[in-house]
Amino acid sequence: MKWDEAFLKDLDVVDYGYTEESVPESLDHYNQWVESAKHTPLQYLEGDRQDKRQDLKNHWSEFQSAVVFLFSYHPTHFELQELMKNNPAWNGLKVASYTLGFDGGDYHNLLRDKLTKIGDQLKSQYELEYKFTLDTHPVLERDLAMRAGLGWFGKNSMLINRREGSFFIIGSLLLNKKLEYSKAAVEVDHCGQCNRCAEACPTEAIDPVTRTINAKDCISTFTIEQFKLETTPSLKMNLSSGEIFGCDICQDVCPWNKRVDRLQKFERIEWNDNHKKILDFFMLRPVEALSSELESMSGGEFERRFDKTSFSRSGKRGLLKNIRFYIKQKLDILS
Ligand code: B12
Ligand code: SF4
Ligand code: SF4
Repeated sequence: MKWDEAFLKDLDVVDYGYTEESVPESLDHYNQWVESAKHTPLQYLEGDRQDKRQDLKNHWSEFQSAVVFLFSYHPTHFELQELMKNNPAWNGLKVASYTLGFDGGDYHNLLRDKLTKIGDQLKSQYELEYKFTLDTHPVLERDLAMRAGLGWFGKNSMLINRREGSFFIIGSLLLNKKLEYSKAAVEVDHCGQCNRCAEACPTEAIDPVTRTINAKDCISTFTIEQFKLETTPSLKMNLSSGEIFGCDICQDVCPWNKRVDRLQKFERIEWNDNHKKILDFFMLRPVEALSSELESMSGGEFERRFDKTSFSRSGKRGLLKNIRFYIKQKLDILS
C-alpha cells in the first residue's frame, strides 16, 4: 500500500508504522507492575481494563492490524523552554509542554479528528472498518508503537524514536483487515549506559532496571490525576521544582530529545489566543495573584475558561491543590 505523505504531513504526523501483532511484547512487565501495586492510585490500569490490555482482540474482536502514528509537540516544547529562559515575567511555575502543543487545545479532541480523517481515507480505499485508540482506550500504546517499529522503551518508560525523541503523542487506527505493508523491524535499545532520566527525576520515581515508574511518586500523577493532597514521603521531600500540571523533567534531560533540539531547526511559534490564555494565567504573573484568582473563581467559571484545553482534566480543584502545595513547599524551604 502507498501513503499520501503530504496528507499525513498536513495532519502533523511525524512518523508512522504498521503491525499485525495483537499481543503486547511487554505484557509480563505490565502485569508485574500492576501486581506489585506500582500503578496505584491509577485504578483504571487494573481489573477489567487490565484484561483488555492483554490482547487487542479483547478490546476489539475484529482486530487484524494497526497503523500507529506519532504526533509531535516538540516545537512547542522548544518554544516553552525559550520562554522560561528569556521571559523575565516567568513566575517559576511549569506546565507540561503537551498542554501547549496542538494549538493549546486538548489533544484528545484534535487528534481524534485527525485520526478519523486518516481512517476514513483508508476505509474508502480498502473497504475496511477501523477503530481509533488514543490515550484513554485500554491499549498499551507504547508497546503497540514499539511493535510497529517506531521506537524503544527508554529507562524513563517513554517510547523514544531515533529521529523524533519522545515529545510526541501516540495515536493508532486498529483495522479489521491486513494491509499489504512490510512489517516493521522492532527498534533496539539506544539508552546504553545513560541513566540521566533516573538521576534527574526529583522524586526518584523511575526504576531504570524494569524501565517503569512508581506512579504514586510521579509528579505527573500527583499534579494531573490526583485531586486530594495525598503526598508520598518522596513527593513531600522533593517536589519544589515548580510543576503544577504534568512533568517533563525525565524527557528534558534525555540526550535523544536534546539531539532533536540541536538538529531540527524549529520555526519560532507565535503564541495564539489559546496559548496566551494558558501562559498568562499560569506562568506569566506572580504566583500569589494566580492563587488568589483561582481561590475566588467558581468551578464552573474555570471550566468555561479552560474548556477544550488539557487543564479541564484536573479542573480548578486539582490545580488549586497543586499551587497550594507549591507555595507551602517554598515557604518550608525558606523557613
Ligand atoms: C497511565 C499513564 C500515565 C501514568 C503512568 C505512566 C507510566 N509510565 O505508565 C502517569 C500519570 C504517571 C503518566 C504520565 C505521563 N504520561 Co502517560 N499515559 C498513561 C497511559 C494511559 C497508560 C500507560 C501504561 O499502560 N502504563 C503501564 C506501564 C507498565 O507501562 P510503561 O510504564 O510504559 O512500562 C513498559 C516498559 O516498562 C516496558 N518495558 C520495560 N522493560 C522492557 C524491556 C523490554 C525488552 C520490553 C519489550 C519492554 C520493556 O514494559 C512496560 C509495559 O508496556 C498511556 C496511554 C495508553 N493507553 O497507553 C499514556 C502515555 C504513556 N502517556 C504519555 C505521556 C505524554 C505522559 C507524560 C509525558 C505527560 C506529562 N508531561 O506529564 C508523563 C510521562 C511520565 C513517564 N515517565 O512515564 C504518552 C507517552 C508518549 C511516549 N512518547 O511514550 C502516552 C502513550 C499517551 C499517548 N497516547 O501518547 N501517564
Ligand atoms: S514525569 Fe517527572 S516525576 Fe515522573 S518519572 Fe519523569 S521526572 Fe520523575
Ligand atoms: S535519559 Fe538516557 S537512560 Fe533515560 S531514556 Fe533518555 S537515553 Fe534512556
